[in-house]
Amino acid sequence: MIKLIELPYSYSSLEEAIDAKTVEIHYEKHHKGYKDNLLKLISGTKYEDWDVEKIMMNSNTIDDSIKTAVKNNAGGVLNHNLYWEVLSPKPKNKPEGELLKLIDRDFGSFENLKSKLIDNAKSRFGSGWTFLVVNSEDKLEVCGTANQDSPIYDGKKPILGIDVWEHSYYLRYQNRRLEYLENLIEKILNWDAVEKIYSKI
Ligand code: MN3
Repeated sequence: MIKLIELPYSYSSLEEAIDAKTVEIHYEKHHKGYKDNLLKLISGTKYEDWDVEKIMMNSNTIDDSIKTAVKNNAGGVLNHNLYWEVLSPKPKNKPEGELLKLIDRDFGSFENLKSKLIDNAKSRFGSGWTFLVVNSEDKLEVCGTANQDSPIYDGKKPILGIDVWEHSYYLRYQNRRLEYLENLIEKILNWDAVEKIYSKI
């Protein structure tokens, strides 16, 4: 069963950082498009009953004729589910507890982590993503991927994802990617959600 996250907020409620039209098109056209494509690709195949996590964890076993397309679209579904999950009109602006301790350990400070996220996202050439992940050594790491690639394919567990495709910001920000990133991180990124995702991995 391939599922899109149900948005726990309205399209207009992220206006402080992202306009309503962008959220609507991004969710209903782009994100849903990945789901529809994935369903088309796997329908009638032995992967039909797999959920998106299973598809991604076992992507190397998928038939070569559809492997790349399945990976691209499964990544599109999962990356966007994570993106919507960590945004909120009423965000908790700073992590605390266990997650904050790890951030201090692995980045020096929360401010350093935010700079790293912005630097990674700002320097992505073309379309892609910036993630905060837990790597195979159980350390936090900032990493980026191109297109709809997922850190899962490199054995990393993403706990925060920022969409850096132009479709996520172009209507309001045009070429001003940095302004989109700063507004997203300062105004609608919800560390409560990131803590919850971290606690479940
Ligand atoms: Mn997108």
